[in-house]
Amino acid sequence: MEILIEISKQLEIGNDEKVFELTKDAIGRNIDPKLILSDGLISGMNVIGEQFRKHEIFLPDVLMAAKAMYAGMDLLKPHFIKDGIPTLGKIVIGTVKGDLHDLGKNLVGIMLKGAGFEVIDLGKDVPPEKFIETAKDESANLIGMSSLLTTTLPVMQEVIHLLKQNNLSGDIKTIIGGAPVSKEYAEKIGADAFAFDASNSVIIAKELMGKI
Ligand code: B12
Repeated sequence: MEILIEISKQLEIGNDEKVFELTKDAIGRNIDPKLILSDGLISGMNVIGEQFRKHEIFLPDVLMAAKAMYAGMDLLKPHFIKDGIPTLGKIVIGTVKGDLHDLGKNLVGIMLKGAGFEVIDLGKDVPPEKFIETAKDESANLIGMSSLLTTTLPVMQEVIHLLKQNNLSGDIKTIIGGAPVSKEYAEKIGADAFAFDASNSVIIAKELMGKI
């Protein structure tokens, strides 16, 4: 769809105002918000990721693209969140210590909330102890961790280790995600589950609730 391609292009050049306008326009035209997200915003961010990897663009360009992504995401957010009392379970979510990437984690939070989970978002750069303390204090069912950097992946393992040490791994299940994370990695570090994107997170989180 023309407008979604345009959203993607404007995100790539970091034009947050244009992304805002076009996203608003697309919503007004009753285009499925999930499609606006996948074929507009995420599609543009994928191009950015690839260009950054090849050193064709630099950090300030990525920052501008991220700002543009947020401009669109903020408009889409209410369309993913249903009214009503959350009933499915409680999840503490955050990006692990040392990592400041939060776009993906925030998307996962929005989708889980939309599906009926209560979401406690600890933000980014979250120390392992903070995940455990909050999950304990809030009697959460799940802990969701995001890591986009390979260097911060071991922090996830620390959290899982701490959960075991505190005899909490039976009551609190862990779900992990982020670009360098895989199902194999989740198994290796003893996480209960891995999800590759926000929609998949909802399916997997529901499955995990059935195991508690
Ligand atoms: C945007 C971006 C940034 C932005 C982040 C802005 C923000 N507020 O988030 C900024 C400019 C700040 C940034 C900084 C850096 N970045 Co950066 N960044 C990216 C980029 C281009 C896109 C990430 C993104 O937002 N994608 C869009 C979202 C929607 O997708 P996602 O994050 O993958 O999330 C989805 C899934 O993974 C999953 N998921 C994610 N989290 C979770 C959590 C749970 C619980 C579950 C179930 C699922 C799940 O669901 C999400 C939704 O569908 C990636 C490239 C890439 N291929 O990922 C590089 C990338 C991650 N960055 C990279 C690097 C190196 C850096 C810097 C170190 C650069 C530098 N020299 O300073 C710094 C690190 C700063 C820090 N300490 O964190 C590397 C990492 C390499 C590595 N393997 O370690 C990448 C891969 C680029 C590259 N190819 O080199 N970056």
